[in-house]
Amino acid sequence: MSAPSPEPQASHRAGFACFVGRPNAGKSTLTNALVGQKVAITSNRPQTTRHTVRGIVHREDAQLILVDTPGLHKPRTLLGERLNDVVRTTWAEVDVIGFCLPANEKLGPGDRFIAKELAGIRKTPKIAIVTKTDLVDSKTLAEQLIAIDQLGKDLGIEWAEIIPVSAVKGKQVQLVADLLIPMLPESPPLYPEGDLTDEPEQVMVAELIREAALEGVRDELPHSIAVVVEEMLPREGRPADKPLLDIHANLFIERPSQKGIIIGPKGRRLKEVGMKSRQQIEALLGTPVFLDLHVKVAKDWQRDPKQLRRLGF
Ligand SMILES: Nc1nc2c(ncn2[C@@H]2O[C@H](COP(=O)(O)OP(=O)(O)OP(=O)(O)O)[C@@H](O)[C@H]2O)c(=O)[nH]1
Ligand SMILES: [Mg+2]
Repeated sequence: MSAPSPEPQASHRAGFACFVGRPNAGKSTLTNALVGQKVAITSNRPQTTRHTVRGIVHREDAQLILVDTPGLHKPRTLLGERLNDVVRTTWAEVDVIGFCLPANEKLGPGDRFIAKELAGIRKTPKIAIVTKTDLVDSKTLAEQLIAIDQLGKDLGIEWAEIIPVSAVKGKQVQLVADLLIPMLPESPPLYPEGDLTDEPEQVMVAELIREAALEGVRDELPHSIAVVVEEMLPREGRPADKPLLDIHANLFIERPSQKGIIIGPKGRRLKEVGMKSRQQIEALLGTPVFLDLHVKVAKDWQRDPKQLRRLGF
């Protein structure tokens, strides 16, 4: 007679899923919606995300680490090439890939280009995520679903799922996590309970400033903006119940001619960027902040390897 078998252990899964897609497809917005907090900045300008951002979803039986990547695009600068490299390294390393395609734009060469590359990564399961469904009617959505299905057939990609979602309206967001989790390996949690991201505070602060600076700027300017936090120090001599964090940050642009636009008439624009981002930073860090923000020119930094290194790329 055999001994009674031990209770089967409830299995726990943990692993990585990355979101890829064209710039502006809604990857970062979906990442934030799934995490339930802003871990990645977003904007209506393409190429907002410039490094991989990890957002962590905790469940009783799983830990899903979302890796939000920069939008893959045809590079025009050294920065663009570096960003694409980051994406390709990432999707080679994750357990599952979520390919984001906006519902409100017909599939284009940009999507096909990415899909072709994905087709070459045979071992990793892929789900197609149709984003921004709140912007289209059901007929348009149905056509998009069919087009994506066909795209998979054309390229020999077997979509594990095709799922429509609206991150802004919170529609089907949890379902994305429900579908991704079974594709993760069995594993204990990889990050401490409660951690929502592994971004260093200094980086998050710089990103919040850049997000505020992106609002309302047009043409090439969004690409020209980079932010570096030089120092974050508690102000000395403050009473314990009234702390103040001094943050010194530089906002870089590429040409002297861009300075005027960023600073605005009588410095109004820069002041607004400072105010907006300060509120967000205070909410993030839970402490009052004095933000000292300067505008500097880093000539043609997107094309200059030395400057790129200095700016953290
Ligand atoms: N209406 C609507 N807008 C959305 C939705 N998701 C994202 N957006 C908007 O689309 C724009 C781009 O969103 P992001 O999340 O920054 O896009 P991204 O794919 O991360 O872009 P990159 O970082 O540039 O590659 C922003 O203006 C978002 O507010 C959605 O579900 N519905
Ligand atoms: Mg993004």
